[in-house]
Amino acid sequence: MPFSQAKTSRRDFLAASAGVAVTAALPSSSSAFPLPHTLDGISGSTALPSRPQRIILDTDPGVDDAIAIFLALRSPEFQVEAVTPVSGNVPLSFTLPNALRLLEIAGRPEIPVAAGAAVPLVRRLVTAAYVHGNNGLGGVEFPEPKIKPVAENATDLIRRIVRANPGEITIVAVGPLTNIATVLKVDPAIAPMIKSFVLMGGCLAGGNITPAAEFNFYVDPEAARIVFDSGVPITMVGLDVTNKVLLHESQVRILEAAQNPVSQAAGKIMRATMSRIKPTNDETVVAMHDPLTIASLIDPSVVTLKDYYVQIETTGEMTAGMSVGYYRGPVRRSPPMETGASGPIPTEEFKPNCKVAVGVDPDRFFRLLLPRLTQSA
Ligand SMILES: [Ca+2]
Repeated sequence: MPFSQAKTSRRDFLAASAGVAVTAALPSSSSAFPLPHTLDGISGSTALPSRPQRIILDTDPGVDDAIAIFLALRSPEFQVEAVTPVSGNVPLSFTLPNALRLLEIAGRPEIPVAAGAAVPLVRRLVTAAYVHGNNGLGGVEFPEPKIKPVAENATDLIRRIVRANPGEITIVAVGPLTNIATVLKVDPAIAPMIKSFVLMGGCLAGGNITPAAEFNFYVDPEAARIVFDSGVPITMVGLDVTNKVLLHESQVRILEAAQNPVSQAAGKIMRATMSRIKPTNDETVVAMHDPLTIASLIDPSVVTLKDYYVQIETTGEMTAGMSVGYYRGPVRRSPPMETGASGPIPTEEFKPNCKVAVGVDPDRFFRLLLPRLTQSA
């Protein structure tokens, strides 16, 4: 990875890396930590909707993906229709068996898992093994999964489920958007049948893999562009908020202490992740990017949403994958070159295509997350 050769300190490097944030030790007065197992209000259980939300989880596990998958599988607010791994944090050859392992650990072998894209639409794959370990699960070795992927690929499975249930299916995508863009490319007429996309990705101000781009959109900018052009309602949960939900040492101990397979696995993965990235004397924390995205569907009050028009940069040599958000019009593109076509400089009427998470309540998030992972199944 290019960053590994940079002259920046390891701490700076890790702070800028996908999936991880490193802070100086928090003041002891920090109210969030350690957390009790149960708190009143929203803790383990939120009010159940009359019908669970039907979701397809598109993912690149991935240490925070693992926590997100566990949270989704342990939340009665969801009916998880399928899990569709994609290359991202690590190659598909790891994300696919990892997804199977995580479902097996959670005792949910009946959920179909379909292999997704091994490479981005038009680019070479960039991974983040420096954060997620070479195997994507922090280097923790879990047994080979007994359950197998279904015969269909992710594109076909997503299309079949959505077409059989028009308007019903929310696609929660917490990895690069290659699988989703492929669905839209292969079957453009499917867009109006998708209830919504809920995405972990992007940022309104800066990135983590480059100064401009967040990792998921950076890995496959063209795919992200297709998704934001699709007309499907989008919620973008990006670094603006996910970098503010930071798992601390005290919370890893809570996970490790609970005697159920999900919490034990989550504790091992987070312990290994923290050990890898541990910097000097500062406190190491792991940003809960993907779990926050799941939590925002369980309890919408965890985040604050605002209408934006978001578009994805695909041509910049230094900025590909950057998410550019307008909250008022007009939407302007860069000025045309003097030598190019003449005529008026194009602007577009401002029209939101996306709700962007701009605020977050980290305490509320952790009061939701931890009990769901630690309670007995
Ligand atoms: Ca992910």
